[in-house]
Amino acid sequence: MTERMTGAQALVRALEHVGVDTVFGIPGGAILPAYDPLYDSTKVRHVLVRHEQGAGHAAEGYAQATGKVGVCMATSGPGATNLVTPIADAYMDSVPIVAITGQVASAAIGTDAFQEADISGITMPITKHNFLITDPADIPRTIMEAFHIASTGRPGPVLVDISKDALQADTTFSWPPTMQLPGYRPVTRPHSKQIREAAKLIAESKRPVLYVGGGVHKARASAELLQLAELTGIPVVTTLMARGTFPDSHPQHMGMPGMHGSVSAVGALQKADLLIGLGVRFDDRVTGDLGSFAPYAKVVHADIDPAEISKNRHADVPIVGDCKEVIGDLVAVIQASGQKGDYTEWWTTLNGYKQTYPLGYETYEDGTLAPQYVMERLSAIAGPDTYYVAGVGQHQMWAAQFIDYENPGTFINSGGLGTMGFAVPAAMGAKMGRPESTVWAIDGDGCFQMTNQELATCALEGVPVKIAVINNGNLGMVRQWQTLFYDQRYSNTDLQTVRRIPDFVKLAEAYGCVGLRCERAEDVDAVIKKAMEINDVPVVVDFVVHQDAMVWPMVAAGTSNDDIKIARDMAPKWENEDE
Ligand SMILES: Cc1ncc(C[n+]2csc(CCOP(=O)(O)OP(=O)(O)O)c2C)c(N)n1
Ligand SMILES: [Mg+2]
Repeated sequence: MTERMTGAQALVRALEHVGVDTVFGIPGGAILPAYDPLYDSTKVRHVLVRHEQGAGHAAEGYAQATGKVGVCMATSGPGATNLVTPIADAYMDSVPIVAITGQVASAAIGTDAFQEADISGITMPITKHNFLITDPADIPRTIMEAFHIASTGRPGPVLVDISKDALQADTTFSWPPTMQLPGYRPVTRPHSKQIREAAKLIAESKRPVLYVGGGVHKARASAELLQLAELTGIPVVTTLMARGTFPDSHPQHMGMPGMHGSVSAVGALQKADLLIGLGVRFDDRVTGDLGSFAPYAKVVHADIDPAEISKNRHADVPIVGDCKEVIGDLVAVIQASGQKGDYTEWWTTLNGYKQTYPLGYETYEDGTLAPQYVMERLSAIAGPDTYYVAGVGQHQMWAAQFIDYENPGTFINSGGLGTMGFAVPAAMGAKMGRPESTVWAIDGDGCFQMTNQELATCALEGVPVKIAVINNGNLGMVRQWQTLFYDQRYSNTDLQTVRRIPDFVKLAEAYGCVGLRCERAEDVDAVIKKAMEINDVPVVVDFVVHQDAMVWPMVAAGTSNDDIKIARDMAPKWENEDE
């Protein structure tokens, strides 16, 4: 059945049909026609944010916590350009979001009209796909295509830019439309010959490692991963984007690899004779100097995106496919073969790394708080069913290291782009997607000052997130590099929050939230418990911590993983150095 309506009404109707329940955004001239029918929608809740960047990160947090497509909306020009950072963020971390922007009237496009920005041109390299609509008849089909593209294959951001006249004009609406995507057919079924090749390499290997990335959770393949790991007895490392995909408490878990990874995880990769890369992209933060990364290893690399395979490291066995299917098929082939590798010696080496080089940290005699201790207590008190959402910097690395993740998807952070300001709005989105769950944001004092205006949104919309500001008074991660590589010349990293500018407790109160402060180790448990008891309004805890706590271990940028340091000028001793 077809109905007459405006392009704007068709947009809202299409959003309802694809199952959208939440849209984060801010109106303005070009998108205004869409906000009128949105006002009447009983299915779509629009959340008025305070900055479009917040809308984009909220959509990402919502998407990551629910597995559904997150949606943000903005007007043309500055509204749209404020979405550029979250769109780039979603692109780097393969997060399915759809960004809907108003564009100036089609006749004015290209004239430098008021609030005109070529947002489809600007976002071309940072979207999985984008659309510019000038004909209202295209709206329903394009919305359906946008959601399909964002959520299938390798997920990612899709932008739909709609000219104001297309929103205002009359059109006919019918559902479902027919998608026209002849060139888009992501391969999900892996090739059986490649699976057999991979199984053969696994059976032959003496020192294999399952190198697990964000793609495994995106494929909802944690159960299959656990099965594969336990069937084969192979050690597992989980990247920053995969924390929780394999339980931290599992004896086969070696930790997080990379620049701030554990010695056991980094050592496992460096000494391996076979890497089974699943939904990973051999990111430079994991590999360190590529030329000396995992020098003895053959590589099996499975990913849904063929462009990732052999991009950074040659794959001996390339597998294009969905990780759920890849891992499932691997399990079946290995079970049928009845072959099992002998990794006894390998486990002796790896357990040696684990025992000799556990994660640790410094405590301070002057009574100042160690940030890592805050993470440990948060982990113990809030538990593994909580969603933890981090900002970017030292606190993010401590959150990755010192919180125990047992459930897939419970650590949400900005991995690829490293976007300061991610945590508060992403936590808001996660909490709206999972209202029954506890959501803790772990933010830096620097990051928090970039997007804390969304506290107003949280307070007014009834989104009781909890925010731990790890307040070291500094752009701590940058300060750490200045300490190590710039002769302790602290150029422009002191935020002077010791002067309480701003006072985070007062700031929280000004936004209608509860503000708490904690400066001593003995108060940490009580303040976390107090925050856990407040479930009607957002809570901000200002954890004032030591300014010079460092993130260890560390592989200095551009150096080899073999040169990992566990503290300043302290390297682990590797056995078999001459291997
Ligand atoms: C938008 C943005 N600007 C700059 C940076 C560079 N940067 C990375 S970490 C960091 C410091 C973050 O400071 P804070 O939020 O206080 O976290 P801390 O490292 O102190 O825990 C900076 C400036 C970035 N990642 N993102
Ligand atoms: Mg800081």
